[in-house]
Amino acid sequence: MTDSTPVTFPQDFLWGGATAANQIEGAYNEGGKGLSIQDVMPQGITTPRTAGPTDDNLKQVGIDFYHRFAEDIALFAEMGFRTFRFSIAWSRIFPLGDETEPNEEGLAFYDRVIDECEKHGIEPLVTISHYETPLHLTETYDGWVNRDLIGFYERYARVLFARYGARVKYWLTFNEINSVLHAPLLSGGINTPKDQLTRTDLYQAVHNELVASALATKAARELAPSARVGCMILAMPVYPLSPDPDDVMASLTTERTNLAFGDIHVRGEYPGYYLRSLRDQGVELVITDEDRALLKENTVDFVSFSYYVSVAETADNSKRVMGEGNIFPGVANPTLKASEWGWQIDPVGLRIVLNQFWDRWQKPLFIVENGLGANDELVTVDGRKTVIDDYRIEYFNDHLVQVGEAVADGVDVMGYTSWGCIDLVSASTAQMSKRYGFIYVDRNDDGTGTLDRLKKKSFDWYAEVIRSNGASLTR
Ligand code: BGP
Repeated sequence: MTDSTPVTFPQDFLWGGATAANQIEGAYNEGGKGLSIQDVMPQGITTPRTAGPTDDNLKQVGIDFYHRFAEDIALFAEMGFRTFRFSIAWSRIFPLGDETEPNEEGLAFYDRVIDECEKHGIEPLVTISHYETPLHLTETYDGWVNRDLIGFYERYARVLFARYGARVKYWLTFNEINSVLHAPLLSGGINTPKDQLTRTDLYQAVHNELVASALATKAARELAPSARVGCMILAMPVYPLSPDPDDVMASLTTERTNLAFGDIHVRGEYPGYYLRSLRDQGVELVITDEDRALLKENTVDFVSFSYYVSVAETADNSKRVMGEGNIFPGVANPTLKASEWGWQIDPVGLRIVLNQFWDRWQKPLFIVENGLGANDELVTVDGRKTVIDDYRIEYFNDHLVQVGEAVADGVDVMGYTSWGCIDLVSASTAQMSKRYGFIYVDRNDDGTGTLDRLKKKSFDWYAEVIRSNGASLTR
């Protein structure tokens, strides 16, 4: 491919944006909703959990999507979104998590959200579990360490497929499922503090989630035959810090801690390198024959992933200088610049990931998160408040050009949903000031603000990218 080749995307490419319930909805105790782990994580993963909800938790109000979703979805439609990724808050449907009957008021809320999507011809893309385990499951069962969670999750997933399966085509089982290894409470609803959690309990939680993911896929095939189910992985290419073969092997070993989750979802069995790593760590898991059959028989239709950063790896401990990362850090790459939050920016890494995943799995790929968290400054232009976010435009342009390159490489890419298409509360730091959106939300870290929505410069820019199906991107 030469530089004169225009960037092209498939005609049915699913352009859109992504969010998660706990980061946008607010209304944390309305509509019969129970508490979730997010209600005791006011500072994200930067501090230990609190005993109960506290007023400093920005997620209690979020960006008030619970009451403003119609306005927000209309704005997404104005940008031309073909898809909108949102999650369903488990604790709106099952307030405690272990009930037998769902909360009708919670179900009705998502009916209305889907109504709005349909009104605008936007395809919903639903995450079943996005960092919002019901708190009761965390405190009573220690989250995914306990096998009982498999049954609770399956019941929840079945309710969703029965209710929305005819209207929602694309489903993701667990957000960034591999992050449970690094953030057990956030990702696995595990109450035991990370430093007291045994490796066996941690990997058993992973196994339990993988079985639950397979059971959800099975349930979708029964209850919603037109639905397509994907796994969702935090993708992060790991480059060797040097060409030293020991560094190359070290980078492969680190990268496999993420790739394993795709291997298992796509191939339906644990790869040899993963089993070896469990043995080396002295981990013995409870895996039944039924679990093995479930994994094998219920592999995913597509692989989705988030992509923010790449990292490096080295076998030489004296050179392991860590950078910042999405949920978990890696060795800093001296060739890359970083965002204000220290996340290293690597557009080519996205093309690398797309090619690697396609070569490895031969499954359609869906980029369901990518974006730049930045401090934005409001300015007034022609009497209208806005943000001149050229840095964000540059970030998206450069990443989307690489998606186009991967498409030209022959990779089957289903779509792209930018992370935080509207400003929301950050997952790792729980700040509003870490803004990702094309739409500015007037809310500050101290909780003040009108919650008004304002279009940033990137709003019109992204609308044009979608309208031109990528032709407006510049190399
Ligand atoms: C991913 C999560 C999202 C999101 C994003 C950006 O890990 O799936 O929920 O928040 O990262 O991270 P942050 O909000 O910490 O900047």
